[in-house]
Amino acid sequence: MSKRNQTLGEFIIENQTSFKYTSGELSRLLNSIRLAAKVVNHEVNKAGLVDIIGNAGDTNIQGEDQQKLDVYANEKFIQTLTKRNIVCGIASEEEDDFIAINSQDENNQNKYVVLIDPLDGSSNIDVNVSVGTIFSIYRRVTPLGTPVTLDDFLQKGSAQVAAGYVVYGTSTMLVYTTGDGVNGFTLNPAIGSYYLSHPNMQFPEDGNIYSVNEGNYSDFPIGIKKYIKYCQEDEGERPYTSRYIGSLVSDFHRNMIKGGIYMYPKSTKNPKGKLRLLYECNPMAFIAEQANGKASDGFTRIMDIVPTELHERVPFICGSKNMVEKAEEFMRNEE
Ligand code: P6P
Repeated sequence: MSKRNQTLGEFIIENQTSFKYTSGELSRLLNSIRLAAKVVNHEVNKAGLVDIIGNAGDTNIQGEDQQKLDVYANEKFIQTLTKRNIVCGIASEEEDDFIAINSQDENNQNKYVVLIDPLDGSSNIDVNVSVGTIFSIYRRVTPLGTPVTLDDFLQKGSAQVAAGYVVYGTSTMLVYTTGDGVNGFTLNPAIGSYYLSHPNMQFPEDGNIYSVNEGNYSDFPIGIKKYIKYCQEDEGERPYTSRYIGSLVSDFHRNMIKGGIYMYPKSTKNPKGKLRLLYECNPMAFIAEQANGKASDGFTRIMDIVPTELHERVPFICGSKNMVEKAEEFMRNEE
């Protein structure tokens, strides 16, 4: 039974036996993510003071301007995971292709791959709005000791062994699951330790917050338009409150605590939606389902979608179960 104020390190060790894949490797992997997040947190928290905000003068595969902190966070997570020789491959939003680690070493027994969005919502950094890191962990599907292939990364979300996020907000929290519930840890920056502050996090089945960029309303599918109007009607618990931070991790985190729904539908501007399946939607869907929530593209469970490419995008609806099911009902009626 988890104890409040237990450190993340103690929690990982205590719960190691409950990992479906009993292995110290997963514990070491989670610990390395914890360390990298501390380092990134330090930089995020002083972004306004040093020359680390603003554009890095480069663009990523998405064609998005890379913020300097994006690049820094990406380098830190890759460096930490590589140096500790824990994983056999890494895929990142900031990298065009996946990175094979020690692929020439036939004795490389590392069996996990990590997919990561090192700094999601980074366009918010310059305006001091919270941002986050999202990670997803799988066992490789190709033989140990051989170089990883794209197949090791293009796995359905239902095959994840762990997933989590770090939210660099009013406090820095690491929230993750290994398939045995969701637990949240708050960083005490004074001593650099994370403490169990939110044991067994659960989405309320209902909520009254909806999170969507209503600036795209005219472009949304008719089912989404009708659901947004439903949220705004004056009836019963409605109208709901509209809250949209523009940072998936922050909107998700608030909705998981208070109850709510997050939507990033497809539109003419984003015909497949904007969010990426592998390192945004799948890990958040794993956490959502482990917290009694739900995540779909409006029709299909996110974690059942078979990926076809590393940076593919999908429409994303995620949050309190009853709210997601209501939105899906509107979508189905307009199919
Ligand atoms: P828009 C950040 O770029 C992100 O991937 C999510 O964190 C966020 O919810 C969404 O995109 C914001 O996108 O188009 O509403 O600015």
